[in-house]
Amino acid sequence: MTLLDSMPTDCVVSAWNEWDRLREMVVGTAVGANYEPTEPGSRPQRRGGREGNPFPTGPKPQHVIDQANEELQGLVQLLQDWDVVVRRPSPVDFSTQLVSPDFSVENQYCAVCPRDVLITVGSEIIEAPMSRRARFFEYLPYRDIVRGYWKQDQNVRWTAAPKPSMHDRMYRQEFWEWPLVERHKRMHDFEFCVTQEEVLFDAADASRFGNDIIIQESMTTNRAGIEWLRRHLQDRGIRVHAVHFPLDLFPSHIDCTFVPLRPGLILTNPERPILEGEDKLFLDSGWKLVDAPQPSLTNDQMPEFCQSSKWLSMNVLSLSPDVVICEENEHELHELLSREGLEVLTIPFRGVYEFGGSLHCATWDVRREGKGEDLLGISS
Ligand code: ABU
Repeated sequence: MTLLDSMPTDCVVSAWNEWDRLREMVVGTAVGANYEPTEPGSRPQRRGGREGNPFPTGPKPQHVIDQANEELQGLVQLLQDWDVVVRRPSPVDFSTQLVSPDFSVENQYCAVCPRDVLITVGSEIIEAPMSRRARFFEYLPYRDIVRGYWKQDQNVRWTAAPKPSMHDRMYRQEFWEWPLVERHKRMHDFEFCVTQEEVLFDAADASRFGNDIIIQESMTTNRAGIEWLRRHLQDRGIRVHAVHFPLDLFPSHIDCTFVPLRPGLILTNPERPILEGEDKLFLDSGWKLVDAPQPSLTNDQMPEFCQSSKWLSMNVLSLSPDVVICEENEHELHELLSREGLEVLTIPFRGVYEFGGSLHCATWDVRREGKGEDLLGISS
């Protein structure tokens, strides 16, 4: 018997991949959301030709919050119709300033995207260190829920990864000034706005494939963060693999780039191919990589204050290996996924884009059926 065989599969917290039949999930909320502030790890920009104008600060307008909440509630309803237990974050006032010994920031952000903060690996909940000052305390809206699982079942493991200082020294400010030609020259260095000194990662840079986890180096995840996760999980036979997408010059979160849908099938971003050689991990074990079609919106057509790309189109949520939820306007994607044999459910979600995420970002899966398996042709 291996260590993995001895891990509980009937635990209240249990999720090994991105696609097994979903049983319990947290869906984010836009209540209390603020505009993300300018800080060393983030330079928010307006879109649609208004890039040079100042980015707003403080609370988001109520009608924008209401629109997103209506769509998030639509997702909750759909999940409940499919017998998924849904929980929601506690309300938090994100307008408060943060002051620590090492940094200050004028306001915080929001609880729309639990995926960025939390990841379930088997029966363990890991709180990510995060990489941006405004998101330092973003675990707080989920703490009542996490504590509840921990109390309910003694098999639940709960880990908070080390919090970084977020001192100026942790950031590479000149990153924001590099002209495009410089970025292209450096694209194989995988050095972004954060340095390699402290442990940091956002949970949404990781994607689970049973006993293997892939995680991209990005503006929100550095090599120390990947190494921390690797050492943390290795004793349980869970392998962590760094992956890279050199043509993504501003990478942040893997779930608009490389999206596994079921064993053997990954939706890929045609503008962000995986680094040459890294595709072997998947191709040699028989996985098919299928490019997503162009999204229904261009980058300029995305909401003016959204900091994510048009590829939120790919940010789909799997209910099971056969059923996937997509944004309702992404018709070409629906057709592609149907051709691949998936049942496609659709809901409106463009109002949530304003907050930097779509269906995968705005959720955190706590329990899916299934257990840890070796799916990439590697075994410990
Ligand atoms: N939060 C996901 C954003 C990823 C992207 O813009 O491509």
